[in-house]
Amino acid sequence: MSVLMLVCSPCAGAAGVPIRSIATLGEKEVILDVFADSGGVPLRGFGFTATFDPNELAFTSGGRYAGLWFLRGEDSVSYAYTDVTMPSAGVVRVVGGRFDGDHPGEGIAGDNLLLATLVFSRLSGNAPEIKLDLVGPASFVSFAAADGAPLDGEVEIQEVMVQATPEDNDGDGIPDQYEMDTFGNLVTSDGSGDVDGDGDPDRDEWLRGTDPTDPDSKFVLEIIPQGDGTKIALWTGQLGRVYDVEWSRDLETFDLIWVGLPGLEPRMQRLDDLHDGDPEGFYRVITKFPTPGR
Ligand SMILES: [Ca+2]
Ligand SMILES: [Ca+2]
Ligand SMILES: [Ca+2]
Repeated sequence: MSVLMLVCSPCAGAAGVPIRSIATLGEKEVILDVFADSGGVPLRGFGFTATFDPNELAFTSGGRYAGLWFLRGEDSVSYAYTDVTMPSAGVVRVVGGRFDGDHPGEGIAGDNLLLATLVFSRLSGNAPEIKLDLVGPASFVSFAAADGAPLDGEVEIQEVMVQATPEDNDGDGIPDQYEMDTFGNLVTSDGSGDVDGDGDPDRDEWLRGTDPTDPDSKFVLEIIPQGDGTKIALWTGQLGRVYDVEWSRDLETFDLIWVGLPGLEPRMQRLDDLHDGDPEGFYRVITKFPTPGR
């Protein structure tokens, strides 16, 4: 991979409401998706800035998500609301809220809440850097729970990752830089081969973040039954990937149960309470690169 960059702001601190971003770096643009994991805390407002070098990037558009974040207007009508402004060169400010006269106190709880998607065009061939910081939406705090409690002290911006569009001149599906770093050349692996003989093809190991030269390093999916019939699914996670999980009773028909879960290292974990009445079933994890602008 030609560029991989991590920026934390800050990295330390209690993980109350992790804010995560995935930046996908193309030849001409960078697409930044910003997510929050609120867990069980209903969020009613958020605000952040994305700071970048205006010589490297130009901001072109910001996303708005009807039905997710909205504000109540002067006329008591609820509006879809994600406000994107540029207070100064090299800074984009994004605020959103969920205030509605018909549903006072209601927020949004859960993980993988998409706060915004920002699109930048690249002005040079250099690796751009984008830094996230908290900022209050209007006169409010940056993050607020549905009962109005400020959450800023609990918010942790985990990272900004820029993921390059990798070069693959030998066309084996594995980025050439990764092959050089891992095997020292482009010929040891043809992508579909299994250099370490652990049963996982090299390309799959690259995609899943395991070591294609170590037979003890391979993708693991564990299903742990709980006393109440629910199951916990645990699997090998990788930053910069997203995961879909499917469930099947008979290995013929698969139901998609979780979609687009952003990758965390070293493991992903989800509770399946959809199939607590099913004594038997099969899980399938699909590892993908993020699709920009979801
Ligand atoms: Ca290659
Ligand atoms: Ca292997
Ligand atoms: Ca391996």
